[in-house]
Amino acid sequence: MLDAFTKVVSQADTRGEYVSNAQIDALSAMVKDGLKRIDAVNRITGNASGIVASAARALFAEQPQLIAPGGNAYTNRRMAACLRDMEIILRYITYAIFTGDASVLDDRCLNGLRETYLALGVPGASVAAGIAKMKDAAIAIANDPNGITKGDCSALMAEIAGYFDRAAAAVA
Ligand code: PEB
Repeated sequence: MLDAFTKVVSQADTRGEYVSNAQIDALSAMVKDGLKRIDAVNRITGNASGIVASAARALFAEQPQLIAPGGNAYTNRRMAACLRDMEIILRYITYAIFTGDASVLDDRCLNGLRETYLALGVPGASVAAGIAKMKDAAIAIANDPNGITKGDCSALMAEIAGYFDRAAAAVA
């Protein structure tokens, strides 16, 4: 598991080079926006169960076969597994946002997940659709300008969207 800083050091060390000016500039920008990042993680974490519930509701409205007899979220056991999976994926995404690096998400959550779903007969495309809905819900909450000092959060929001897209692409 790496963060944005250890990732840069690890890459530089592999090449036997010093950390470059461009890398230092990028990390400085990240530090400058650090409070926005922590705020965003805090908001998503604090609303995690709502994000999962609304995304799941929207997914089942769009793909009712999932909750019909024989569907992959039919029976309480499968429904619980599905909601749990969405919660796990969202949790790893919050770690990636916090560290500014996708490696924790890749190594501990996404690695082998496609194969797991294939073996279980869980439709990866439906999981990906659920992740896309969590992305919309999470960004709406993290990017809500009400009650805070307005600033430019576009780069951070694009980065956050990228982690959701990465998770969706890994299982689709
Ligand atoms: C991944 N998910 C399931 C299992 C595992 C995971 C390992 C099998 C074991 C179990 O049931 O607990 N576990 C999960 C994960 C990590 C991990 C992400 C990461 C670290 O350790 N059903 C649907 C939707 C989708 C879904 C499309 C969006 O209709 C998921 C939710 N996952 C789902 C279901 C099962 C499952 C298991 C239904 C149960 C499958 C079954 O036993 O029939």
